Order: sequence, then structure tokens, then C-alpha cells
Amino acid sequence: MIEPARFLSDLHTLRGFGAAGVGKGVVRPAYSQADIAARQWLAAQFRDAGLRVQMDAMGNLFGLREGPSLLLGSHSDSQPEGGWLDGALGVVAALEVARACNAGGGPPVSVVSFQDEEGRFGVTTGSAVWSGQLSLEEADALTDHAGVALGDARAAMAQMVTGDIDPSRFTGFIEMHIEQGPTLDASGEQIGVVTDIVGIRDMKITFDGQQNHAGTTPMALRRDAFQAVSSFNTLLNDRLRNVVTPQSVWTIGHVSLHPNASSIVPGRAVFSMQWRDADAARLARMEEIIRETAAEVASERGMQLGYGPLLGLEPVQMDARLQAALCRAAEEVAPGRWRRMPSGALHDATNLSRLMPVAMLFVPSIGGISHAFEEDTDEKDLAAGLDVLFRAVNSLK
Ligand code: HGY
Ligand code: MN
Ligand code: MN
Repeated sequence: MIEPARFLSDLHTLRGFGAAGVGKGVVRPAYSQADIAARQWLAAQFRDAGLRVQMDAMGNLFGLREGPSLLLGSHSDSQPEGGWLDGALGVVAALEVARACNAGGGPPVSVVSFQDEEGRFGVTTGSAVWSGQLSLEEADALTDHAGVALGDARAAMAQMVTGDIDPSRFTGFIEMHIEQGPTLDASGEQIGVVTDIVGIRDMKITFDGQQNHAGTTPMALRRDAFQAVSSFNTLLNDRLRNVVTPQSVWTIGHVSLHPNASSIVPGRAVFSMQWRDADAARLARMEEIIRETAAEVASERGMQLGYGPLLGLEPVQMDARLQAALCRAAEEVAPGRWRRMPSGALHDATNLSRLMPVAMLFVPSIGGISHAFEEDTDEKDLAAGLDVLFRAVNSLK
């Protein structure tokens, strides 16, 4: 049987790798010392659960049952400032269910923690490579905001790598996760069964103007890269309004100004442009508007315009049979207190849907907060989610 106390204790132990900030915050980006230490600890737990530990070249960590098995898991890397549950919950719940199934004669369950789901280098990078969406060579060339290449970063984990893991050994994938939004918390419900996951596009945009003296350069003569970003943002918000729905989102989350000094007109701005929607055609229309607006601002303000690679994932549907198993289990554990819902956050399940049937379940996020140190979930809800996962897995025998 599952042991909720052991599961919660493991979650708190995992939080200890990279614990930071207020509340239960975590700083554990992909390939950092904290991430490597966490994966070493997870590998030991997988081994103790009777699983065979394997890691591929990207750093995706598996605990394998022999023969065909159902794969459960998520990721254990974090955002630059993250919470203790985003990803970690799905990995530790998978470990607990695998332990219970192995010890109690349940169905064969394997466990995974994917690498760089949080996109230090890309978008769900580890599972994108494992699923064949991205080659290892392409991934190695991706750089983080500090200019470090993934190929160099992953060398820090090389001693743990054992080799490739063949996806065809798995019969399906279920990922448990926090909702990371306000829906379940606001409605007082305990479980969300995911119907589909939105699509995403992400690229870096560069405006190159002219670095100059902030005291002597007349306003009319400036080619100020920050002013270009500011104008782009205002125009874009206005123009996207005609094509988006209330569920469409776009974010400029990282801006790097050069040389970033009070008395220098910034000559260069590099910023992240990310947008998400459930409809691939709308994602494409948003891209057109983004590129048109950037080109217009560049020409009006005398900027050179550059784009990084366009990264993205398509919107995907969850598997009907696995979803039905989760719905039945949710009704047993939380009668009348669960719902079907889409996911506005990205997950490794998107990439795995190319390889096998996938499904996801959510538990509430207090105040709808995630990708922040304040991220949290009531431990009763964490335990309820674990119970739903365990029951669903057993019903799939
Ligand atoms: O950004 C996301 O949706 C995910 O947490 N990586
Ligand atoms: Mn996550
Ligand atoms: Mn996340």
C-alpha cells in the first residue's frame, strides 16, 4: 500500500536540495550542483525501491522495472526561483506508487525525472530529446541567458550517465502535478483530470541600436534599445487584442540590456518572447503579429532586429482510456470534488504523447501561485492526489 507519510517525508527531503527563499522555495536549475545532488538522492531511492537506475546523456533519470511497464514521473529541476512541488511532486508520487506496486504485487511501474523541463536551455528540453522532437546535437547548441551552452552544462552530470532508454518498453505515462493556476483552489475542488495541454512558442528577440552617452545625446538622435523594447511591448499588447481569447497568454520574462548602466543609452536589448494558446493556428497568427510589430519598431527607431531559434510545442490531447481511469479514481477519492480541465502550463507529458498514451492529474495550488517561492499545496490534497494516482494505476492492470 502507499504510505502518505513516507511520500510527504520524501518530498520534504527533496526540497532540501536547493532550498531557498521564503516558505518552501527551491533554486534547483538543470545541471546545477543542487540538481545533480537531487538526482543522486533520487537514484538511491529508485534503487531501494527495487528499480534499475539508468540515466541518458541529457540527464533524464529513470528507475526501471524489467519488461513492459507503465511510466510515472515528472521533473526535478526548478525555475531560477521555484517552489518545492513543481515537478518534484510528480517524481516523488511516482516513486511511492512504484514502491507500493513492487512490494504489493501491483502492476509494473517505472519512474522518471526528466531534465530541464523548466527550460533553462529550451522548452521541456530533456523530454524533447528523449521523445525525438529535438536531436542531442541541436540541444547541445542551446544556450541559457548567461550564454552557457547545454552541451557544456551537461558535462557536470556525465559520471551518472549509463546510456539510452528505449521508450517502447513503456505502455503509457501518467504525470501528477500541481495545477499552478487558480481554478481548483477557487472552486474548493481537490483533483483536476487534464483533458489537453496548450501549445507554446518561445524565442529570443534582439534590438541593436547605438550605445551612447546618457547626458549628451539628444533624445531625437538616440537609438535606445530599451525604448524600442518598451514601444514594442505597448504596440504588441494592443495588436494581439484582436486575435486572442481570454485563455491566450504572452510574456516578456527576461530582458538583458547592454551595458545596463545608469549613464549609458543602452545599445542592445535581448529579451524572451513567449506565447501560449490551445489553438495552433492562433499561435501562428500571434507569431505574425509579433514579427510584424518588431520589424516596424526596428525600422522606426533605427534598430537592427535579430531572432533566436523559434522553440515550441504543439497543443495535445490526453489519452481517453488513461483519463477515464483517473476520473474513476478521482470520484472514489474526492466524490463531487474534482473536474476535467485543460493545462495552461507545459509538461513533459506533451512530448511523451508522441510516443505513448499519456494522462495527467492536478492537485490545487494555494492562491494559484507557482514559479515563485510561495508555491504550496495543502498536504491533505497532496495525499489525495497520490491516492488517485495509485488507484488509477491499479485499475489499469
Ligand atoms: O513553463 C511551464 O509551463 C513549465 O512549468 N515548464
Ligand atoms: Mn512542472
Ligand atoms: Mn514549472
